[in-house]
Amino acid sequence: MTYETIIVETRGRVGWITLNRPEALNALNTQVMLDIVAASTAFDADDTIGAIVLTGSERAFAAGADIKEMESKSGLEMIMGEHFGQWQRFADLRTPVIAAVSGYALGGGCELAMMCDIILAADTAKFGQPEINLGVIPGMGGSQRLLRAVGYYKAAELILTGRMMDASEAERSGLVSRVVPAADLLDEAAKVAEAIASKSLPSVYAAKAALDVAMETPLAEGLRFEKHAFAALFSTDDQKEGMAAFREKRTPDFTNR
Ligand code: CO8
Repeated sequence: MTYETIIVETRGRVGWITLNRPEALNALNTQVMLDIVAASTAFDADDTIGAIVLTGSERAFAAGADIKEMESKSGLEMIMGEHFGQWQRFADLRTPVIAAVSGYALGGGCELAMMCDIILAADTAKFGQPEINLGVIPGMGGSQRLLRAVGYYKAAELILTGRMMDASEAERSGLVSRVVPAADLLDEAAKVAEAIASKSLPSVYAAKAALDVAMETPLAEGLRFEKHAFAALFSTDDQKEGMAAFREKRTPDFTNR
């Protein structure tokens, strides 16, 4: 399948999605959303894929939602549009997604990165929620996910002023998993994705689900979920194989069963 606004490839057990609207710094219009959701849900439905990498160009991961597309819309059109439900489908993937961010990740671009599970940033990356400069506020999760990532005061400063932060400030603040030299970004993303894809799928899905629950629920509920998800994995062949391999000092041979 070919897409209008993204490039999609499979490399071994890793699905790669590269945003490809260079003329608009990868701004997220409706077609980009539909393409990303279609490609990522197809990877999610494929049990030969164990991780997804989402990346942009050297200059921009994504400079936000497409301002020119939104500009003339009414509030009613925005709330009745499909955007919120469609992007939620991306956030709800069971397969871990690594955002490999180089250049601008602004507004919806920063929010898209925050829908991913791991954010690797090139040392050139710049993050921000500049919507306030346009007379609006974040609309794809920025006010909620940024606060959970960096805490109230950093999130409030960024959202209320629209200031951008560079990669090292983003790492210090807890927004990114790791900063790497720009030239190494895609290789590092490939390594992380391949490491995840080499694990047992049921345990990877359970780990991602437990992390998602932690973002959304009080501690006691999250601990209850984790306890049961942990115990449920003891009914898989891969748990027996993983623990036997440890005892026998060898690499486990997972079958995803
Ligand atoms: N939307 C549309 N086009 C864009 C966007 C964007 N977000 N960002 C850049 N472009 C276009 C520019 O218009 C320009 O096109 P053209 O050459 O035709 O004029 C081209 O990309 C290159 O951009 P610049 O010439 O501006 O490049 P600079 O290097 O001078 O500046 C910046 C780069 C700083 C990134 C600058 O382009 C900029 O400030 N962009 C806008 C950033 C922004 O405000 N993002 C937030 C958008 S709002 C949002 O994301 C809301 C999310 C919630 C949506 C919920 C949906 C339901």
